[in-house]
Amino acid sequence: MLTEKLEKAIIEQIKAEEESSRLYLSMASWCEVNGYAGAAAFLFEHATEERMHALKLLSYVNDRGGHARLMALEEPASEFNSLQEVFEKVLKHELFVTSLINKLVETSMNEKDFNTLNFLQWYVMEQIEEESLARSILDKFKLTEGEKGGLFHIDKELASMAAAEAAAGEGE
Ligand code: OFO
Repeated sequence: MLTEKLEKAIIEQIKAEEESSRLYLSMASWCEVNGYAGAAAFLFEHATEERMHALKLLSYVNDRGGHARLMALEEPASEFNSLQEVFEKVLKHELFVTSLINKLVETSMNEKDFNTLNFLQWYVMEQIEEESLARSILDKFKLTEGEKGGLFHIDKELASMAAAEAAAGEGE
């Protein structure tokens, strides 16, 4: 059984994951109306992944005898100055989520809940992957800086990354 403190902390993390999902959905929508179809596909896919992160936490709370009550969500940003700015914000957001996961790990340690500690390892690893993915996308902007058609190539690459992610997701 989860302690009340830990249940509350995980419910707050569900909110954070839902907000991540909606932020990426909002970014995908911006990309779509600005002609970046590949980036839009990538971010739609990423939004779905974040929703899965929230669902996994929700099931965990309920499986451990708690009740995952949902909280109100913040309105996500919907205007961006450039495609590069979108991905700078993705990285900034993932760094923020990493700090939240670390805090959650700390709370489970303080509560001596080793099951939750074990469960959260998946999120710790996931954050390493997601930060590294966001950094690798930002590197592409640096590499193609000033190059004619640079954004076109990045968008195309994001489209193939989205297709690969979707295919991997189907196999899960
Ligand atoms: Fe990318 O944040 Fe979920 O865990």
